[in-house]
Amino acid sequence: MAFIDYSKHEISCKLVYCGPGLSGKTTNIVRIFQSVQPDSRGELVSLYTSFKRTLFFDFLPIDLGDIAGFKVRFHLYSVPGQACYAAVRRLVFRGADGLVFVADSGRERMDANLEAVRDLYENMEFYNYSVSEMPLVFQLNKRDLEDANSADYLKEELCTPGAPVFEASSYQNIGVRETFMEAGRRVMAWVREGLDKDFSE
Ligand SMILES: Nc1nc2c(ncn2[C@@H]2O[C@H](COP(=O)(O)OP(=O)(O)O)[C@@H](O)[C@H]2O)c(=O)[nH]1
Ligand SMILES: [Mg+2]
Repeated sequence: MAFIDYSKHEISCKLVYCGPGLSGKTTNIVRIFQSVQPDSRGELVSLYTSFKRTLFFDFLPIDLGDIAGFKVRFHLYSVPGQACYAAVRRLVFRGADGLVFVADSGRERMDANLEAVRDLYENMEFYNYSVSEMPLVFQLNKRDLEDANSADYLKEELCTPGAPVFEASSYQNIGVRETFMEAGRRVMAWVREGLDKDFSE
């Protein structure tokens, strides 16, 4: 649910990186953080010290444009992927304007990917996010692994038909920006549509 700050003339959008534990969600966010000018980004924060793997930061991407003359600030979150943190994950999903699913290409991580996809759909249902409308982008990460599952197989098993899919090696910073930019564009289109609806009612 995008938040409008009239005093700063900014709209804040929440983009949540999800996926199984250790698939590279934090690495994606750290890479994006490193690529943003320090004066247009906030701090990189670990949300809960006892859940060390949940990360957050916000920034103003310069190349995604504005919404109705408002600057757009993106708040990027990574959920803790481990099954035991379901309650924290549900909280992080709340109010999301878009989702990036980071899949792990490692052969032995397929069950974890499938469980994380199930968890994602459960959370979307819980919050009434429409599967056909909510911005959702898939990233097949760790393409550099020797034992990587084929991209076609991962796509077939994990990705929502019609959703964009990017291959990545996030620790080499390959595919990270492309994934974010596509998610960002979709989030902005979605937020614009939502605002148009609000104003026409
Ligand atoms: N081989 C490989 N390892 C990666 C890649 N991206 C992340 N990793 C490693 O996977 C581990 C988990 O990454 P992290 O970002 O903490 O995963 P998270 O639990 O999803 O946040 C770390 O050791 C990363 O260095 C990648 O593209 N290829
Ligand atoms: Mg993490």
